[in-house]
Amino acid sequence: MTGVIIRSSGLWTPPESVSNEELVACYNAWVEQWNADNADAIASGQIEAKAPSSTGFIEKASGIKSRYTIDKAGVLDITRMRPEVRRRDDDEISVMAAAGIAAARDALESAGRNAHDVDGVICSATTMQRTYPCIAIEIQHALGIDGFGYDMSVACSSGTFGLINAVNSIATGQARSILVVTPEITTPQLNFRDRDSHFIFGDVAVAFLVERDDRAEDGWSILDTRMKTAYSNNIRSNFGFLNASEKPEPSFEDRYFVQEGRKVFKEVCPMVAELILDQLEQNQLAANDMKRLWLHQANINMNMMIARKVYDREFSAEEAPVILDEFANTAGAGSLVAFHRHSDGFANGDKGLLCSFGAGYSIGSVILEKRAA
Ligand code: CO8
Repeated sequence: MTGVIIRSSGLWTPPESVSNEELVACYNAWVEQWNADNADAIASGQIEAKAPSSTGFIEKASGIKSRYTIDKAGVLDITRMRPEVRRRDDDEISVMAAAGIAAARDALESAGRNAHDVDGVICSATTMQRTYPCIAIEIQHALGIDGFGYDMSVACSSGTFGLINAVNSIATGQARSILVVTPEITTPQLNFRDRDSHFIFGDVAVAFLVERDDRAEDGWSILDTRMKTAYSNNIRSNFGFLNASEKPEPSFEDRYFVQEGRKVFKEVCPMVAELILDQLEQNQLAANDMKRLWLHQANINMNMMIARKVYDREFSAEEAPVILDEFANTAGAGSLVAFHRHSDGFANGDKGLLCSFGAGYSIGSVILEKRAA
């Protein structure tokens, strides 16, 4: 089997970001209005008054301080509380493709590569904005890549599962070089009127250029990959093509992201730590051989717990970097963005582990080794 490397990575962020303070002020203004509008029903005990959100809770419970969004004005407008997206003509670049193209160009540029060097595009994200044609093929076309493209989706493990697919395609000789693109446009899927989840997600796009290892001397060798899934309803969205035909018609809210956050926390942390430790053992590696863990970015407390279980000691912020403060949870992109932002300081032969986890449940884990010329 051919050896495979991550040659480079690239990032796109929307220009606008929303702080916890701005988000909570909007939510609380809406709650005040809602409680006033429903004062009689609340007073007679028919319905419960809604409780305000708090910046202190959000930061302590999640580590999130702000999130990028494709439309700040729409998110913070209490009569709307969701991004406003201009409907684009069919011959215009779609929202997801535009985000993915920007990240892909960044990855190509940092590797000094162009479209002719690439054989395929995998667009792997939690949700696709349309069913077909594939977003990946639109990105392939816009970049001028002669080859193939396809979409895939495994919720928060979309980025790592996409990467593993690229690795397998290259290892078996199907392609020499593949762009894995993860545009996560999450804020339109988030119910900004739900106190439990209104703060969780942000928008971003990340891209990895994955190549045969004989094409460059610099990069990150893929030493081992793991995928695991176990069915759970604790993170769910019922959005889908059947919604239009369903009887009774689903409510608008039913199509959004919902979760049992506590259960997810309790069930997923041990699964992830166990998988990582088992993967390291199978590869005759110790946790201390991993200079860095680029973990999925859903919750800072979750990451601290997993890193502590894996390292079995106290560890530095550098060993398990967190990007939640700036980005919030970016679904399938999170661990890849952590890698993009924090892969400095590695010498030839240093190793690290990239691991995502989330809805499904799903876990994707990849052991990397730095190759420096
Ligand atoms: N402000 C103030 N108080 C609040 C708020 C708020 N906004 N929200 C809840 N509270 C209160 C609750 O009412 C509760 O009060 P009480 O104790 O009186 O009942 C108290 O705070 C504690 O609430 P929780 O138990 O819910 O709080 P937690 O400490 O568990 O924190 C978290 C909540 C942050 C959600 C936490 O449980 C968590 O992060 N869990 C992990 C979840 C996770 O990893 N999920 C993965 C999701 S990502 C994924 O898989 C991809 C899906 C695809 C996404 C697509 C894009 C949308």
